[in-house]
Amino acid sequence: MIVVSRGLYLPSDTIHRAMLRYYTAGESHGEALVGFISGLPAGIKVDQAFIDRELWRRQQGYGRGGRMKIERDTAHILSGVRQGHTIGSPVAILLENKDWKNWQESLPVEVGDPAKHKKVASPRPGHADLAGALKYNFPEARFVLERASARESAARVAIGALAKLFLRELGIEVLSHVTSVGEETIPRTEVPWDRLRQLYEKEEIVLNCAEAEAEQRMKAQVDEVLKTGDSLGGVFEVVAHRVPPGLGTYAQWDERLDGLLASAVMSLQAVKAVEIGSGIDAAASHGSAVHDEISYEKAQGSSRFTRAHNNAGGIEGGVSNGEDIRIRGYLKPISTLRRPLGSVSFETREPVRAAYERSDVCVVPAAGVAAEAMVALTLAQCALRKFGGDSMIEVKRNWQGYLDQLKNY
Ligand code: EPS
Repeated sequence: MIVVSRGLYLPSDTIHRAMLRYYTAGESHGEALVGFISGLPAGIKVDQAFIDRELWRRQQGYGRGGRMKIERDTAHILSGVRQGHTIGSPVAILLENKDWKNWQESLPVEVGDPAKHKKVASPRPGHADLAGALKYNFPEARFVLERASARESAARVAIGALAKLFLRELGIEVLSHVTSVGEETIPRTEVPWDRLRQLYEKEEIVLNCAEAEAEQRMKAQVDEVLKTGDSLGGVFEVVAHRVPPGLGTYAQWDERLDGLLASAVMSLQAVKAVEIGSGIDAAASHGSAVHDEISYEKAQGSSRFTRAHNNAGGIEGGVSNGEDIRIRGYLKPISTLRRPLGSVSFETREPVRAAYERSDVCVVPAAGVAAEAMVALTLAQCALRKFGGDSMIEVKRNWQGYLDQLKNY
């Protein structure tokens, strides 16, 4: 469906997303980040400690740089939550950048003193620096990296935590784990939900890997790369648990759940590929080995369709099928290298090394947490589309009606 609104053509997807909209603002070394979400129903219980723990989880992981010693992200809720619950109004959340005090003269809002403005003299290969400077016609890349930085994902985690609290009221949970760092990888077997819950409960996050030995090998890889001034990528998997069948639809291309989730996860900094279920291996396998055979379990009051395995990653034909949703993000290595690659000076166009200030070496666990937020936000959009209401009581009534329909199917 295409509709015309004030002269703009909006695809149908834009309309359905419009029920739950979210944005972020803020520069990496500016005063603060802001997350903004509009369209959450009234009556969601807001657990501030939960939101802050999500922010803490995103800051963890072996291989983070010096910046994480400066920041301790906490969500300062400005609007839309009163007396412990959402009130149906837009929610704005502010996350202070503690590092701002060191940047006030280099990145002032007013003109300031140009001699104190810190320039990024040569673009980093793999970063947004060059493409961004060309696009916005900046003489150097400072403003580009300030916004392109993965620090922005902290604001997504804050509003994603609200989406998680909404989903939690429907029994849906979203967690992640790391399946590879550099060349170290765990076997492709499904990590059980209980194991993911154990990882979530841990007070010390190393690489958020479900296998302790593999995690040690991953840590050794990070150490190796630290010594050589290089960086590492890897793979995280996000799992959404107890998603009912029926979110998303095959009926229109831009309403397919797999497409929506892939776009949400791909939008995270440094993600270069997304896989649903065992999509990559499936391309080289036979259909008989890939597709998840269907059975039916008859039991008093809880009969249900079951699957032999979940290669589809919980989505068939763009619709959730009731199995856990499994989606993987493939991260390229961080593009800021202590031993920088070849580049060109913005000013002279002469060959120089790429700029280096300070950076992380490996952020795979943190990216997994940010991806949980994106998956939760997408599932919340789809759930509101199907069960939408202005209050949680209304949403839960619609939700329960649908669950009864499934039970009686
Ligand atoms: C980032 C560079 C580093 C990271 C930052 C992302 O920041 P700085 O340049 O201040 O050392 O730590 O990530 C975060 C601050 C964060 O919260 O994730 C980059 O250039 O993308």
